[in-house]
Amino acid sequence: MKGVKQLNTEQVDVAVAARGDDDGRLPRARASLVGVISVAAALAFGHLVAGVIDSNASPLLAVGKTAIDITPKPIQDWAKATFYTYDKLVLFIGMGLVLLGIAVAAGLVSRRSSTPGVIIAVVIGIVGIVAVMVRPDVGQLSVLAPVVSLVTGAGVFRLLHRRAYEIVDDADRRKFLKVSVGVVAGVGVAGVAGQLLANRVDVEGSRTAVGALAPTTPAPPVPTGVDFSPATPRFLTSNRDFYRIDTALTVPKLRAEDWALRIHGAVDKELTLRYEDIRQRPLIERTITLACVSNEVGGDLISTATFIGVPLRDILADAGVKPGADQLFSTSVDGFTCGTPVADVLDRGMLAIGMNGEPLPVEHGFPARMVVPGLYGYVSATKWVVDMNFNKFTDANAYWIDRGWSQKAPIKTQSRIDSPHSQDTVKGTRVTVAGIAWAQTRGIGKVEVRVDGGDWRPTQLATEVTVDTWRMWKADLDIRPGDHTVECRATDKTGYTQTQDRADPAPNGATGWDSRTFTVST
Ligand SMILES: Nc1nc2c(c(=O)[nH]1)N[C@H]1C(S)=C(S)[C@@H](COP(=O)(O)O)O[C@H]1N2
Ligand SMILES: [Mo]
Repeated sequence: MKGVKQLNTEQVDVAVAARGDDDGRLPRARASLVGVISVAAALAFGHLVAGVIDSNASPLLAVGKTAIDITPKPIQDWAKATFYTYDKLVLFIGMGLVLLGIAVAAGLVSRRSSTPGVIIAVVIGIVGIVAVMVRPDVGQLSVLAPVVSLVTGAGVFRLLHRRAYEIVDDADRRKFLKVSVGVVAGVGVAGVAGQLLANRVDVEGSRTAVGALAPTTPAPPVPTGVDFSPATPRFLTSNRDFYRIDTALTVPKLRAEDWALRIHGAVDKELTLRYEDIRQRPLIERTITLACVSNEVGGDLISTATFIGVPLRDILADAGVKPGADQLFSTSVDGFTCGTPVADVLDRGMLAIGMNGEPLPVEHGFPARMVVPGLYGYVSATKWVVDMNFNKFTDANAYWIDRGWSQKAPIKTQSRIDSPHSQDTVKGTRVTVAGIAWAQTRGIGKVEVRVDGGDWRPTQLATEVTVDTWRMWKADLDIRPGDHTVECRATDKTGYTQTQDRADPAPNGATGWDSRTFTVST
């Protein structure tokens, strides 16, 4: 037993006494500490190696991403709604607590021998390896990161366990403390270094270097009278306020100079485009309202911006999409996939590189994303898009399809009440009811409101910007004092009036009339 103190019987007795336990077990606190430090070391060193190879290979991130991927969308949406943009922070904290629990448990079952703890370390290590291996967004080398985690976790556990177990006197205790402090310091350094390495990709620098994007055909300036703010949202949503939905645990960091888009599958000629290829084309600008299929009736997963980019029709003319293909199966750098009808793509799809006059914000898909007005985001709006494969809907299911969502999902004609707010008390009997309505590609024809189930009354529509954007509406109503409920319904320009039937967001978008209950007081 190289390097291990050989204890005589008397020393063993002393050691046992020092451990404070008459049957030779480590005190609980010390055993737990060994577990916690080992798990921290495993994570930190794995994170460091991932920082060198590929930040997506970090075992902690990979487990988190896999957890997101296997979580059903209703639970994801609930987390999103409950924790808002902190949902991923909550996931990290939850994972941290689970790992802490496992670490303490590993220590506690190893009070006599280090073997159970080492076995647990190996098992968690293997989970990490599998989580990294099944990630679509990491290369072959990446498996090194969880392997290092496994070896570090098991090794540190054995080392610290032995040191803890051998404590006979104060000198041993100091030695144990010294080694523990040393490992903890190593954990700190490795964690910080891993983080710095992971952040070395300067995506904001790349975004700044892109500079101003000047469209060859700018969108017409937004006319006046397009909203009734503050009774409704402003017509254009700022990049900051624009709703955000993605499955990515950390926002992908892809520099414009590293970006490439591969176009392949059922095409006459495969193409690989670089950022400059896109930028040098004549750029168009379109004002479009994006909506998420998860938006509940009355929900806020809908926003409007002007997007700058290139019509996909123009790019795809060079590739030549074969007549048999009906699905554009696109993939983002983080492995998210999306299936869009080729007909819609060729009709009005756009590869966007700018949003509200700036290069796309990183959270909204920098360097490039898809935008197809009239289709919910999960079937049309791939952010950080790097791959476009033309195939058939029967060939491949995109990310959300196997999770219970429809392959095809055109945006439904819907409307929302923004004023009054629920439970508001309105002073005076002249009440402004206002909101938004949308029916992308068709346009809004009229919006009506009714109070307490009475007759439908017309509302005033704000100026229409395009049929692909939301349209604000308002009505000033005389309502007697008391509690009331107001409802709204939109009719699009095809003459279709949105259905009263309540439907959940799954599988292809919520339906039903929005309503608000409020009080009028004199
Ligand atoms: N890479 C990637 N693109 C994505 C998603 C995603 O999870 N990953 N989510 C989609 C969904 S569900 C919607 S509603 C829109 C939202 O775009 P936004 O975050 O810019 O508002 O992006 C789509 N594009
Ligand atoms: Mo979405």
